[in-house]
Amino acid sequence: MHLVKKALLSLALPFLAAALPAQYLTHYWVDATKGSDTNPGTSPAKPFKSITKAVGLARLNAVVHVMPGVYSPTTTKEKWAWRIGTGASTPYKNVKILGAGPSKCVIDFGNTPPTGGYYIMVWHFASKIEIAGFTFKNSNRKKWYYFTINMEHCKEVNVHDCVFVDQTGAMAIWGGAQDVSVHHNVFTKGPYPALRLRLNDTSSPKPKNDYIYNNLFYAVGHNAVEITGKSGAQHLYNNIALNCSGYGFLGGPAKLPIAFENNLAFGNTNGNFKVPFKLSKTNLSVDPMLVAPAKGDYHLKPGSPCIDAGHVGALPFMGADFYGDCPLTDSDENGIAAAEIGVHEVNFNHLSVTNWGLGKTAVFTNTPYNASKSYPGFFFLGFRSFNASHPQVGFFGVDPTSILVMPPLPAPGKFQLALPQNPLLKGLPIYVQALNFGPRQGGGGYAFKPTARLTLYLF
Ligand SMILES: [Ca+2]
Ligand SMILES: [Ca+2]
Repeated sequence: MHLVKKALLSLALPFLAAALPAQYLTHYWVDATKGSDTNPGTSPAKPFKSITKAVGLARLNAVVHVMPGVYSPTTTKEKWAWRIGTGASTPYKNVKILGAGPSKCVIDFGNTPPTGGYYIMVWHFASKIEIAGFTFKNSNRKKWYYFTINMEHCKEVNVHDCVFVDQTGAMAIWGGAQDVSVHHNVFTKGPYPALRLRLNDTSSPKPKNDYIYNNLFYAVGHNAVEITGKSGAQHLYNNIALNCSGYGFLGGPAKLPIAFENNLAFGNTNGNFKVPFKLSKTNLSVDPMLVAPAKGDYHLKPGSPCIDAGHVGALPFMGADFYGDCPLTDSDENGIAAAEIGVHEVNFNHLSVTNWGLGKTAVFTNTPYNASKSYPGFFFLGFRSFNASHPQVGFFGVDPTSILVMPPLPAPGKFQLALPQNPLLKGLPIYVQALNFGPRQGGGGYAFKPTARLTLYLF
């Protein structure tokens, strides 16, 4: 059953790397326990201690890798605000700040007021900025606008897989924010509205094409989502507002364009939806059936009305759900792939890797959650990411034209990959995904079971 497939990348990779653009020229590492801000920060062996230090340097084509730990004014001497996009001779462009995951990487504001108003400012024409994998907590309450992340006049900003706990307003999106994607985050507690979408029509450029999807707002001490202003082409899909003290979703433009579909609001004290536009029937007010949200378990129970009830279609920057699995699959095996509502995609496969690195032999493990089942499958390794959705397969995230390796890989199954020791490949991103398929539970046809797309950097 546990087939081990083997492949060598030693021959092909160096030739390919020479033809690839260097997308991420600089990588920084930050480690709260063993780092030092007098280190160079450019290798895992000599990491910085504070994220503040790395964010000050990582301005163009850079990735900041944040190791597990607590980052605060006392533990790592963090200073706020982080100004991503201003005060720099070179505007911030193509910068990723990646935590090790919200259960491992905590940014603790330590009740310190941020200088200049907000904790993290993404503005002044910053573009292609990604922030993922953190828990944020303990913001100062002296001002209502001490937002954790504040965006304005920025483009292509992607915030995902973060937990915002008890914040003074977790996020604000103001005028001029374009192509922003906020997804698979959890917002909980806090004395002010968790997310404010302020679509200021008089700003230049006007805000447009912002996507707020598959987030969970749970027990926020105020409104979950507030929308003011009327600039168009805003998209809110597949979000849950549950048991908040104010409204679930409040405000918005009276007329389209606003795409507001497949959201769920339930048990919110002042009301679930208070919006001036005609509410589509895809939006629900029923119990989403989360496992134990008060204990931080945001999985869906079997039979949840959220399963395959989300908006169908590819969304920008979609990578994985809150738990690291494929964000859009045919969960109920009826032949039609659809995203869930909320942060958890019910999915039966998981792809993981060990021993990844230059000169090593990486081992990929393709696992079905239900060990009594097995699926035939394929493994894809490519050099460019892709965001596509197939109506039956679901989310596919590796650019087909960049795929180098595509061996059969059933689930359960393992695949070994020998990686060359070549310094030219340092920092190169590699994208992998497994696609498994088997007979549908209901009989007739196939059910496709993609895993998440993993992004792996060679070092
Ligand atoms: Ca689904
Ligand atoms: Ca389905």
